Amino acid sequence: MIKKFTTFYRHIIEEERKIPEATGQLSDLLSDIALACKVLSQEVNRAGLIDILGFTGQVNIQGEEVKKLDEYANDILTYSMQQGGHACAVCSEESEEFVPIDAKYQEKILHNKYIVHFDPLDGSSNIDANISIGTIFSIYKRISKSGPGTMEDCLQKGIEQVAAGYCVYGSSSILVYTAGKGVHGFTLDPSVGEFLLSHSNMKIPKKAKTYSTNDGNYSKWSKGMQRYIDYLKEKDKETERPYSSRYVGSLVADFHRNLLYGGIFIYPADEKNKNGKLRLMYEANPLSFIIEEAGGRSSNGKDRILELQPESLHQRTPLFIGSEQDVKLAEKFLTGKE
Ligand code: FDP
Repeated sequence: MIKKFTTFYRHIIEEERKIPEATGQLSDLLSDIALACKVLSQEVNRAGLIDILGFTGQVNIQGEEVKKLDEYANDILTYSMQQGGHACAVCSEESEEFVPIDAKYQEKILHNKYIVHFDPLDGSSNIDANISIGTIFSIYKRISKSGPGTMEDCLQKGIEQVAAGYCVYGSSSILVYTAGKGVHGFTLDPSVGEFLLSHSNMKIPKKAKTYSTNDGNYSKWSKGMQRYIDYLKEKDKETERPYSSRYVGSLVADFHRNLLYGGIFIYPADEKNKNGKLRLMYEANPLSFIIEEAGGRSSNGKDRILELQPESLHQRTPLFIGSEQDVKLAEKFLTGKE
């Protein structure tokens, strides 16, 4: 029987009470996101039944079209932000343009002061195989004063984030977030429908023995990147090589594993993807905020991700993220210093 537990909502409220000037809006916003993640967790668990109950794109028994899960995730997250009244814009990996939101509570204290970025369903090519996928989110304060958010509000450096997190839909669903006061993880108890604190103040080991990358791209990598991976595979007792390789192919799942046990996740630039594959605003920035809060490091192989000036919503970036010493070593190889 559970004797002592802290729900996600209790935790964010307690954190908020430590800040005298806090209005409670960020807590409300985070709890709206958590609710959407609970709904998505439920839907992801039922994904395998879609073939039995109706194909996506088909019309179901009620005459409604069965939506693809990633579209559904996008809709529910956007809707919950529109309803909540705390966001002035939602930017999503699934939508070309951002969705501006007008103030719901005009002239009240509760005006729409946040910008929210989502990768609604990261790792979506794994959905049909029943492999862990997730939702990634990132929250900024608006720069403009009122009305719906602007492009300038949406294109802020990662360093300006006030909170970021993700939910992995796996053997259990886990919500991990930071608001700049440590990284905390909450496991969903489906029987009571609550995220319960399971990982308080998470810290990533400074050095690891695991790397996560798509090795199949080896021939398309730069010489520096190839030499780095060759190095990790060499035998050397003193530096604990060779490393192990772990690659799920869902960034959020690979990242979560490395956060828990130590490791480096790499999606470099290659011949085909000159700027890498992953998105700065939806994937790299939120995970970089989390990793730095957990004592790790994140870069594009040269520069700190959180300090990159975004130029467009869907901008891509190479990503080296995880245990501090491992990311530093990768940077040395990539910049020709090793
Ligand atoms: P996916 O294509 O399945 O959506 O963000 C995209 C992403 O997944 C990441 O989650 C994942 O780490 C990466 O792409 C996988 O890319 P490769 O198939 O090229 O390895």
